[in-house]
Amino acid sequence: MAKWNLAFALLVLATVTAKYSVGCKRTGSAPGSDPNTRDADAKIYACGICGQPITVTLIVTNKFVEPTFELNITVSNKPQRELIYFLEAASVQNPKFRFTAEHYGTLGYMITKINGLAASVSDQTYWQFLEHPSGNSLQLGASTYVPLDNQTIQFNFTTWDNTHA
Ligand code: B12
Repeated sequence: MAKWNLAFALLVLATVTAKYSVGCKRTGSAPGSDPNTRDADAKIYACGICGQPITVTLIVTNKFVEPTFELNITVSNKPQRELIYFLEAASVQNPKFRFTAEHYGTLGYMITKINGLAASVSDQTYWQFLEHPSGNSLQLGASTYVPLDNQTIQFNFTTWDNTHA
């Protein structure tokens, strides 16, 4: 009898753990979502790599210096995790896409070059991350920002101004 009680207790514990211990809710905006209820189902899992499979589109644009270019890559069915992993997946998927990153301690990786076009302190240029189509500038870098399913992120080569903080 004691054996059955123990088995039942373990079953209840496993059910409760599975239901309530899988990470925290995140904020952000998904295309077309209702701002009042957005991301109700979005979760980031503590283990990172075991996030649910998501699809993220990357748009790379340089309209700032010649030769200008634009590239559009959709990465499908990859576990939800930090943006830099989608950049890696995109470069594996499409050899026309290449990037370079520099590590800055707790901030993680800064994307310093895409397809040969490098950020420059003297020219005050950098690769800016934008939510598409809103055009809102991301407030987190590639090592920290976790995209949502069906989100499009734009990487736009541009100059910085005094409004960045
Ligand atoms: C100036 C600045 C920039 C400048 C840096 C240019 C320069 N050479 O001065 C520019 C405009 C390029 C920039 C870009 C971005 N930035 Co910025 N930036 C800052 C700011 C205001 C000051 C940094 C600084 O000068 N520190 C003092 C120096 C002495 O220390 P440092 O370690 O040498 O600083 C370097 C790094 O901070 C690095 N850097 C700057 N921004 C970022 C962002 C990331 C993710 C990384 C890894 C490194 C990095 O450039 C600095 C100069 O070399 C900080 C806010 C703050 N108060 O710290 C935000 C800050 C670091 N940036 C931030 C963000 C989000 C970005 C962008 C992702 C914005 C975007 N949507 O594109 C991009 C980076 C995109 C990419 N390509 O990876 C966030 C990072 C948050 C996080 N945890 O990820 C911060 C904290 C602002 C915030 N939102 O709170 N940034």
